[in-house]
Amino acid sequence: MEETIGEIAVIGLGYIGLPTAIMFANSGYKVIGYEIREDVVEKINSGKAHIVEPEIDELLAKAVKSGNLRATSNPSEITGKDVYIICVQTPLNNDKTPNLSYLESAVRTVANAMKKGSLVVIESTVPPLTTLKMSRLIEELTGFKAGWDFYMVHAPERVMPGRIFKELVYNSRIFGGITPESAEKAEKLYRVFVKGQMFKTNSTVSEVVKLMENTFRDVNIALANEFAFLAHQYGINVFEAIELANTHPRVKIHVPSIGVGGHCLPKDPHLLVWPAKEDFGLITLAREINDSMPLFTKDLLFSALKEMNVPLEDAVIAVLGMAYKGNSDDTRNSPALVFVDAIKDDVGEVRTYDPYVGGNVGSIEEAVEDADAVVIATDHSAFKFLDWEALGKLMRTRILVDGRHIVETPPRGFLFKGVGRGEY
Ligand code: SAJ
Repeated sequence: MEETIGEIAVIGLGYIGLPTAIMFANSGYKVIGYEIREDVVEKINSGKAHIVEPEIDELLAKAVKSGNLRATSNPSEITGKDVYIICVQTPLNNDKTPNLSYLESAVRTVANAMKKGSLVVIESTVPPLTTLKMSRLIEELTGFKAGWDFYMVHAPERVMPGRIFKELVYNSRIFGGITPESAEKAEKLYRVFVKGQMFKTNSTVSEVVKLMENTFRDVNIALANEFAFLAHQYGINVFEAIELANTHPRVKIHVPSIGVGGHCLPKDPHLLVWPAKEDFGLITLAREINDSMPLFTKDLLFSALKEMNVPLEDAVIAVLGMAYKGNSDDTRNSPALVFVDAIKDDVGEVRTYDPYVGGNVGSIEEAVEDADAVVIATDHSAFKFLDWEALGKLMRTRILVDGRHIVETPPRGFLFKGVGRGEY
């Protein structure tokens, strides 16, 4: 096999695939993006991104204009490429088992298109042992021999929405090859734009590393949320306590909130333990605690409505923020959506507003007019600077429930409740 990297096909042009395709294209490679959503293909080819991310519009326009990036939904156009990078989702089924159907279908598409000597990269987060299984599937479908006729690597993405283009360049990367040569080829490929450190290992270690990172974060957030429950018992502000505890040089407590959303943290701990087929106490319990947070926030709201004698069935609730995290338009597994779902049948009306996502009303004023309570469900920066005195004048009952530690000092004249704010 020749050493130069030729043409690259990126399978799945979502939050990871599109930025990755853009980076390779702007580094001088010919990149074709395969995506089954035709409207997305059309938009990308016209130089416009279908996701919100800093810098994406300029970088995509540049990639398309240079002729290095094109999208297609026609699988015959990705035939015979040197590199295939798979960036499809690996969500959970309703019973919390991994749904690998998107990955399997992407691997089948690649198997149909690839040639001898192709490098297949899986960037998707997958349960341990999946890359090996997928290499066997390719062997079955092509008759090629893994490690001899094709190379395969798990190269997990590690970027955070909102910082994708910086983190793609500066984060360190792990390349888990099914053979050492596979990892080496992938390292050489990504070196064109990655300035972070590169580490090579085998594909199962790499799969576990990726899942451990997000499980670490999930378990730590669950601990912070449990501290929040305690703060309500003891009548203190958990954020004051956390700030003080974090002055210890070896303590870094996470941030309690209305819940943990996104495409990664709510799912990855399940992927980590699933192939082991055993019950893992701490990891599973952390997931349960984090999943319970929208309901904890619902309890705060309902107790406030009761204190203010607002009958539930008449209550008008304004929910600010639909995205799973601040300054993003991403609503995947958003705790805000779970929260709305949990209250909608009990209260009179739910109005939702989000500056990035939209909502069922078009402005904050419209959301709070004659409302009985405002609930902050996403930590968008814009919500930090709201004029509560002015908004309060529009409201019928002044209740403010903060699920995101947006409000430091409860505004005057409001009944204020917040996750971890046990002091009021
Ligand atoms: N959250 C809290 N408290 C915290 C931190 C986060 O409630 O202290 C919530 C957020 O509001 C959000 C959810 O957790 O709803 C997840 O947000 P996040 O900022 O922790 O992470 P993601 O899902 O945007 O990105 C994570 C990152 N992983 C780690 O930081 C270990 C990112 O680097 C990964 O690339 C990404 O998962 C992924 O794709 O796996």
